[in-house]
Amino acid sequence: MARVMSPPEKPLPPGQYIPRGWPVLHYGPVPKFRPKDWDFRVFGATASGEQHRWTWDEFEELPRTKTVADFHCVTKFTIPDNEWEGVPCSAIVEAAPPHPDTTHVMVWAEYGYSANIRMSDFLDEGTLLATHRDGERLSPDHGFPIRIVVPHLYAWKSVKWVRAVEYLVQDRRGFWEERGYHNVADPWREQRYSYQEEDGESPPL
Ligand SMILES: Nc1nc2c(c(=O)[nH]1)N[C@H]1C(S)=C(S)[C@@H](COP(=O)(O)O)O[C@H]1N2
Ligand SMILES: [Mo]
Repeated sequence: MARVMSPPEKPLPPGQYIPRGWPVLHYGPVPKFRPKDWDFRVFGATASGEQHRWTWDEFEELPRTKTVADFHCVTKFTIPDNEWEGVPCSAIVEAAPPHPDTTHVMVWAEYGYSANIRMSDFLDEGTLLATHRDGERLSPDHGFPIRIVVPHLYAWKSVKWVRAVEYLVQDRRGFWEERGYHNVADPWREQRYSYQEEDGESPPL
């Protein structure tokens, strides 16, 4: 007897489930976008010692890419198969070369939210400064005008309303990393909390 087979389900990281819809989750208010006042800056350990700055019009001229990835929140929801579109972070590093001692970056948002990632996470081919998801401009709730997407790490690292990237020659904890969350945040290794950190996974005290 014929039987309709459903497609095999791809594995999710441990403890994750797929909810209905796309939850909105953040700390604090949603910022207003004022294109005339907005800029995107790269500062800290740049090769030249100078900061780099893009206005909104200049940012819109940067090279673009698309990538499809799942999005894993530490509160255990996973949003599968998002098509993200935006500026690959490798293009930012090309335009704003880091000092050779740079090991990590701090991604800064409006109102001081931040998250630290390794330079290798920033340069990963899946990592981008997204302006669109599934062909639509991000909504204000989800990070308009730009959010970083670091799909291979828990989503608190995918900072919404990004305004700056700071190059670091020594790792430093960001907003949630200072409040008990894991410094690295690999969902496949279920790195949720800071007490799980092993040697070499956290900044020096
Ligand atoms: N600026 C900023 N970005 C943020 C947050 C935040 O509080 N402020 N929360 C993070 C967390 S914990 C998650 S799970 C995702 C949620 O993204 P979403 O609201 O688009 O689902 O945004 C991340 N980016
Ligand atoms: Mo989250």
